[in-house]
Amino acid sequence: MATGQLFSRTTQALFYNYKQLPIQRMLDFDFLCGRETPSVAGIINPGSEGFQKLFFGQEEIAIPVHGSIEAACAAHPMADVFIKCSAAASSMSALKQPTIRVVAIIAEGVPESDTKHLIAYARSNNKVVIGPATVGGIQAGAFRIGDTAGTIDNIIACKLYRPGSVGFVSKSGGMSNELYNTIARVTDGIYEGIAIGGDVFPGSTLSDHVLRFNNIPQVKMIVVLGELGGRDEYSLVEAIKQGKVNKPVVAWVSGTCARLFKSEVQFGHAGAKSGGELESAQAKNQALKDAGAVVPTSFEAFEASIKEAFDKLVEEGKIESVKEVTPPPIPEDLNTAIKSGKVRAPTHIISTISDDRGEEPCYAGVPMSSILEQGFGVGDIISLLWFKRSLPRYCTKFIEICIMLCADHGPCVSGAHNTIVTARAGKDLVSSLVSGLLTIGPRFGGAIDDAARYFKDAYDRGLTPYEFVESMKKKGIRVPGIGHRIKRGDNRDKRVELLQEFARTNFPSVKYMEYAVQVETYTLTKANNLVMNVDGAIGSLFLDLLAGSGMFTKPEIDEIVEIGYLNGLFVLARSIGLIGHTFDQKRLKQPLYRHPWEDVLYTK
Ligand code: Q5B
Repeated sequence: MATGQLFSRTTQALFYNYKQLPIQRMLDFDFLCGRETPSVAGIINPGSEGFQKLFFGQEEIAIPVHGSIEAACAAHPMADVFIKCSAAASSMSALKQPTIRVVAIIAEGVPESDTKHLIAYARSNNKVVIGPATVGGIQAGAFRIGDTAGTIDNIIACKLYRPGSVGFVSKSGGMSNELYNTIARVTDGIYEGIAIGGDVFPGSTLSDHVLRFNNIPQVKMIVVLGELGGRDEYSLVEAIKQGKVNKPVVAWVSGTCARLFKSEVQFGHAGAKSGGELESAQAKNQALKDAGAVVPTSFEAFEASIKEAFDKLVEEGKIESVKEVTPPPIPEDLNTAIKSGKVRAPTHIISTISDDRGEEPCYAGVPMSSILEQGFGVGDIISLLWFKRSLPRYCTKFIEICIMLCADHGPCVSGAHNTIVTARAGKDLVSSLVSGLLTIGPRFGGAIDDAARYFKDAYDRGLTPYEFVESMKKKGIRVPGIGHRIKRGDNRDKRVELLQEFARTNFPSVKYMEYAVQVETYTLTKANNLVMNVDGAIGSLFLDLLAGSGMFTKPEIDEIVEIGYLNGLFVLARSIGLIGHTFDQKRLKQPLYRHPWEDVLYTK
């Protein structure tokens, strides 16, 4: 293992697999420490590339995302730490990158054989593996791996935003948070803290880090927290005995309670089980003590022992007082601040028809399950989402009939023609559909709203059909809902007849429709093609539905007519047919459409 410093204030890491929170916590730590560059240079997300937005203090930054370890290393040759949260990825390929010096494996469940290969490779190539199954490590005021040391509040409480004089190494990540607190209370704080992880074969050992701390001038004393199981602590015992560690070591091996159990107990970590007397916490504590480490009588006495060792160094003049700094406040995330009631933020959208935030989506307050239980149909859904109320069955049935009757009217109408031409030009479903829909307007299918507007206005003002039609003629406006390209007085539109029949049987009143029929009677005296068309039938009948159902106030009816809801019925219905025409052309493998010259009058 390399000797000395692993990290500095300019160390940068590559983070394998995007995990927003740990990366953001690293960047928040950077900001707290006053780092000038973010400690995460890049993210590796196999198969995807781009950028991820994160905060560096108040500023938003875009961190590059790379599709492979190789690409990330090539793009960020100065990033020498690789942090991996997922067990699946190959740590070996990261370790083999010439630019990578330290690999931190946070993931659990890494096979022991893989770790052994990593250890062998790291040792022979002067690289460092921290983990697996670890939170990582931290160099106070310089660099933090992932979630090490917990929340920002804890980091501030432990003064980890600036370096102290204690090198700390632990097996347990959870307990290392506890010790960061303890050490902060009784010393000038942590210089560097590492959790090696609880696996049977850690990538680097307690003694590896103690020997490294021994070579770092700023580290004046070393605190070690071992645990029962394994023999790692004995290599530290040997190192101390051989005089390789000349700084004070305060150590405790936890798990002394194991003796209270009659049989062997597996504690939280894979490696934390006493395999025999030598691996017991008692034996290892005794061996460390015999070698010359300060070993307290219990975990409770650990703090006092650390304090005593630190105070002694101060007395001896080996520790200079640390220059205290006030860390900048980390800006709070908007969502957190809103949740805690500290700020309020205006919304940018207001919506009243549906809500998908609860256990199940609701349409106008009606949950999906209830929609199914009540046997609702498309007409009911339109009632809820367009009119924000449940309409009586005859109304929803009428809506459904409109949809069914207007779903298609052959390939020759404007919309279908456009859709067919578009589909034959090789365009996709949405393009073909939209090109057809775009023809819907005042002449084709989109005359329903105007029909409702003009019929309502004329009827409500008490105009006779003659007065109405002639006044429209004077203004040069064609009566919406009247006239058809192929339908005639003697060849009526069946759809109009069916709609009228349904309404006459089911609606309480059909006064607007009867008025439209009188208008038609008059226009037919002018020309045989001036029949009531499907737009006129729907427009006038919807006025009857709105007025006769008792479900709408007068201002609500006026608003519906003014906004223009009713063309929506034709748009929705005809989409069904236009989609059918698209599939039909694709199924028939029709070639590009070209209009024949013979069908064009070329003139000057
Ligand atoms: N004249 C529909 O016209 C059409 C008049 C009128 C007074 C009128 C025309 C019209 C109003 C809009 C309307 C919906 C353009 C139609 C639909 C869906 C569809 C389609 C399908 C489907 C047809 C001949 C003479 C002229 C005109 C006069 C015509 N309409 N006068 N009021 N409304 N209607 N659209 O046949 O004196 O010779 O100059 O604009 O309701 O789109 O199946 O195809 O499901 O897909 O081309 O059913 O009526 O008649 O333009 O040659 O006019 O009649 O002023 O008089 P045409 P034009 P003059 S349903």
